[in-house]
Amino acid sequence: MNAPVMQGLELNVPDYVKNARLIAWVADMAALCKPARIEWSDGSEAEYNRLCDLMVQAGTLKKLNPAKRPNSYLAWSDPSDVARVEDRTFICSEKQEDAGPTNNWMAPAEMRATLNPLFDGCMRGRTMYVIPFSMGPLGSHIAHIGVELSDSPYVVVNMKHMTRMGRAVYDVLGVDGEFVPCVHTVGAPLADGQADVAWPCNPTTKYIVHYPETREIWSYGSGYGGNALLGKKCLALRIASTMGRDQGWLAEHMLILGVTSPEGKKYHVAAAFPSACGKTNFAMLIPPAAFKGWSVTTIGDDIAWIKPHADGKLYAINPEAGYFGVAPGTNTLTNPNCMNSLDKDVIFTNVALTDDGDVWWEGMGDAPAHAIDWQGKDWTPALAKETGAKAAHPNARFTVSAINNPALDTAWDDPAGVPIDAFIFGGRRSNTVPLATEARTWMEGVYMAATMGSETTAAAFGAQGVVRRDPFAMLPFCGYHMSDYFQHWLDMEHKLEATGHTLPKIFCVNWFRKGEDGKFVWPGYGENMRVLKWMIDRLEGKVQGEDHAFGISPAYDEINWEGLDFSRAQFESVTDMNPEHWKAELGMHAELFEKLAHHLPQALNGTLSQLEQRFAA
Ligand code: SAT
Ligand code: MN
Repeated sequence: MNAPVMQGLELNVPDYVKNARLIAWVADMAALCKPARIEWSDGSEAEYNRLCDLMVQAGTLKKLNPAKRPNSYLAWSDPSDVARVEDRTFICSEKQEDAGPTNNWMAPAEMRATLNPLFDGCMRGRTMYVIPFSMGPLGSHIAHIGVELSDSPYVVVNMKHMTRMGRAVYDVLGVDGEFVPCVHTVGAPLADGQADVAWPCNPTTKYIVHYPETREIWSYGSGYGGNALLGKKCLALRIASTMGRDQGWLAEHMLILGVTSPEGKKYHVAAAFPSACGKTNFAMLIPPAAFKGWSVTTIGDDIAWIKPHADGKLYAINPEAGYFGVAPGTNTLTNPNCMNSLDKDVIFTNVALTDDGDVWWEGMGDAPAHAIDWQGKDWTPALAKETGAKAAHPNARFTVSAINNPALDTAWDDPAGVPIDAFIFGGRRSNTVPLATEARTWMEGVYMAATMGSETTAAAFGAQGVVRRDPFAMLPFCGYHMSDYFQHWLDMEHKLEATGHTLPKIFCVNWFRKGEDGKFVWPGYGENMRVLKWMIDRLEGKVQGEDHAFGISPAYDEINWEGLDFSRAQFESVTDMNPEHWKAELGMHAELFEKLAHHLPQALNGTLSQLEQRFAA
């Protein structure tokens, strides 16, 4: 097994790696990518520290002031490599119709013919790291294993926070266990003697490629976030969604939280929001003082894998082990738990460096008199005022292990997962969609989720503030035809009922309604507990809500307002259903359904017609 792959390149398989398919694949990929050396990551602290030191020397990382931010680092990416690249993301199913109209598609053979020459020699002069990881608690029946090959040490250290990564994965994998092969290169081979740059990437060529049938991921040219940390959106959502379709479970873009009453009764909620809509904030919510004895605990902040269980409930795990969250806007008021999570052991990407060796971002609090911005330039508040220059990139991120979170749920790593009582879907809408609505039926809930829209933010490329339809917050993450995905959700109802399962309730929320002054009306953050509590009251049958065309919304008096000055008029302005807005909204639903017409479940069109009739009446 340890014969050289090529002249001078040893495979160096550690003796604890026994999976023949894995070893053969690493050999094949090494022969193609032609790295200078191969390193098998063991996930140890020593390895983490060694790679961070290496990157400090290379200029990729800056070590932050240990007195301010112990064991933490800052990376500045290439200015061209700052977010996921949706237009370079491909679902390469055999048939185009299986990828559907919302995904970029290329035939697998054609894509392989495109990628092979690009990957040939792509790691020259670099180290190929073999990164074994488990998505989900090690050995959980809901979890799956991936192995990422990457020529980026930044990927290795981020994967250590974001996944259960390292040697223990090989024990679960065994000699013939299944894994999803993921190969990643920054696409910047080094010629003999060529000096490296701080953030290598390919400025012109990027491909984020998924082969759903053979469950493979190939990523070329970017070192950033979901383009490069392949366990996250690529495996845990795009590939896993197709596995879920085939195997009868759900891979969702959802946070998972636990909410416990003063009496000790606990509920679990899974909530889907598009990227950068405050999912991390919601997952780490601190209830206001009026909710004495209530607590909210985090199981996950971004992704949920949900499987039906023999006891009649749906159980969810967080496939991730850390948070890759948006820094700008995060502060001790909006998310104290998150700020506490960032005290130590953090990798920051594209935030500003302060003169005392700490980090700063817009919305963190008082601006420093001077800082170095994410592009390495001098930044001052005066300059920002004059030119609008941002100290941190709007999509700047922190990477941190879940164990740093003071609100971490005790069951976050439980291989059995947690039973889900309710689903929440929410977009960022300055008008139209009310603060909270309960679906009367599973069908209505699927409709709400399928037609969800959100105003775009920095995480997605393109114009900001435009309403984009983002069904189930899965638009960039569904690995197959979106209409088939809707059908999969609809089928769940009958499958679950037939097997004696209790269906979770489905709610839709909108924290982002704006008043005539253009300002948010709802205070959000911790105050969202008031809405969460109403949902629990609905689960317990304690309140009736008010029926309207779209579903059931809270009556003003059903919400606990203690400690919050929020008038009936304000409540009205975040819950009212403006007929003109809804006419336009339903028109946009119809447009979406037209785009997805080919496989669209008829029941969704039926629900749209019912809504049109209700609004007309
Ligand atoms: O870069 S990630 O895909 O991990 C985060 C996001 O854009 O949602
Ligand atoms: Mn996300």
